Amino acid sequence: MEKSMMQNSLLYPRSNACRRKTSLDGLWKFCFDPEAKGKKEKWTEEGIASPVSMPVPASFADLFTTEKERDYCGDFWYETEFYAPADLQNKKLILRFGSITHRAAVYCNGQKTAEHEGGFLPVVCDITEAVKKGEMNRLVVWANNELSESTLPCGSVKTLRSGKKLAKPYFDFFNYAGIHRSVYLLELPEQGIADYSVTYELEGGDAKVHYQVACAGEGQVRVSLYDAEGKQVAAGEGARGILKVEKVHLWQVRRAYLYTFKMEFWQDGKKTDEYQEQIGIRTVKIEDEKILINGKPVYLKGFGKHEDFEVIGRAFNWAVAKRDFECMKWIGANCFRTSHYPYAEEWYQLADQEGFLVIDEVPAVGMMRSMLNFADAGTGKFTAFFEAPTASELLKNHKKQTEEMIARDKNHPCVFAFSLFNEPETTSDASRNYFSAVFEHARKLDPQKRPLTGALEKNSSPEECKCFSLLDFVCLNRYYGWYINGGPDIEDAMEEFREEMDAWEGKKLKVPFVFTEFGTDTLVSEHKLPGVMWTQEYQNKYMEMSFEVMDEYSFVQGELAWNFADFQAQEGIMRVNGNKKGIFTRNRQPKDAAYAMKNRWEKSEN
Ligand code: CKX
Repeated sequence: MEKSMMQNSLLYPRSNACRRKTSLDGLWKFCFDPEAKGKKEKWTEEGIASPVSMPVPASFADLFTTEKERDYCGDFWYETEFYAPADLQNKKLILRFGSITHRAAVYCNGQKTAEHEGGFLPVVCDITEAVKKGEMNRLVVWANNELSESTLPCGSVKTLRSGKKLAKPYFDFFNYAGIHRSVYLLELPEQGIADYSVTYELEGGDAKVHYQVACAGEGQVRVSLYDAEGKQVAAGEGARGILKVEKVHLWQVRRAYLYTFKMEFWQDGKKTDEYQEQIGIRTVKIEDEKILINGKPVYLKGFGKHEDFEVIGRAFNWAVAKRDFECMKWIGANCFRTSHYPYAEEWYQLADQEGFLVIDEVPAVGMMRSMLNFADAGTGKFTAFFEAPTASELLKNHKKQTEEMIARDKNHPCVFAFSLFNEPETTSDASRNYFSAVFEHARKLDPQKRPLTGALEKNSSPEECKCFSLLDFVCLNRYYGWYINGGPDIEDAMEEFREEMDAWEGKKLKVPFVFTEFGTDTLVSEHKLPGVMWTQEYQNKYMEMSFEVMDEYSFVQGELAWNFADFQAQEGIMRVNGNKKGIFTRNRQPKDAAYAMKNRWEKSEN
């Protein structure tokens, strides 16, 4: 299947004079396929068997009332129909799924039009040749949610005695699956704008916007830039160039300013394509122990999050996202990490508008052979991973998903860093070789050359970790006072925390450190004075202790608590209907600790 340039394009779907998008969201047909017989039985052409209705976008897990469906692992199918215009007028017809978790193949009238591995980035298919024009068309999607040690995220599949398959994630969040983001039918010009990138240079009060537009076909490119009032401030010609912006309004943390960058594609004196997007002019730099945005140090305050909500699971929902931003503004946050996968594009659009900084994370989680990362993390147990024969396939997937993430998100001003892993095994030579290859690859991809990082768990200690020198700033996930010396032992936890920080200080790395996780499971129902583990009082006590230690080290430049909200996880003796480390509950109401954090974060500047 040869991929067209337009099919490679990950530009966000937009309608304008030259492009049209039609939403295919709604109620689709759906079925499970535990025997994986759909392909053999030609469901791809003839339609899926015994379907039930299924909302798109949504995870399927929490819509049903039996375990069979919630915990389903294997193949599953979607089907819908759509009308293709009778006259395409030199247009290409593209189908674009924001994501299908974890892998999919898309069939239009029985013809395979795309295959995609990875559940958190767009699936784009050129269906121009496969559609029947002026008629209804059958669209069938095969999907699968199994995990292995060569997939991102990592895990395995267990088969019960009954033959029932269960996903066994090596990570601590529910293995939600389905069509999680919106689906669009796009009518795009055959030749036109496929991609663009912008980089920035500040000169006194002015700025230079270096742009590059990638086009399918021959034509002339014209670009222009508009301020927030809609006034044109610069214009240029050619597929690459520099736009000078006088008296620039910078995109600043929690004081966003967005310009509109407009591109046009002309052929034979006729405009055949246009595309516009909001951009924010800002620079990002790591200097010594500081994170500089527009040359000024910023201290990160916020959370690791999840895409997770009642009923819809991991699907994107504008109202939930809006509420999350309101909660984050209320508490005085300025940053979040898209733990542990790239989120729906709309999250980044909101962050651009609200001036939030984002650490954008690839779904490289569970890279440790362990029952669950958290069970073995910090125990010092050797959890070898990259020595396995699966590592070469894993690396291929890791590089590919890093490419797709950076291609999709590179122009968002909110994205100031890319995280290339969460809590892998990092103490072996094999892990060093593996991650050297990932980082080397990623460094070539970002036009803005943003900092690259990754989140290290406790086994990745200053003494044992072989990978921290790959990171432009070091992210630590630490649970002193929870997984390590929790409850009455917290005073020892505090001392051990200091000992580790002293050891990092001793290394004189001259890079910033950010805590990307710290927290305690806290049941909103539990109160006790003095606090004991799982109570709201203990969450407060733990936070106080953690902040006291973090404040003692000047190279600590950020604190992203785990987690913004309670979230669904796999069942287990350490989880009470999910992970309860939220500072907010799963339905986005503050726990007591939220007020203390608000107090702390509102006192410090952005
Ligand atoms: N970090 C010791 C990864 C997150 C988990 C978090 C937890 C772990 C802790 C590792 O995905 O949810 O256990 O709460």
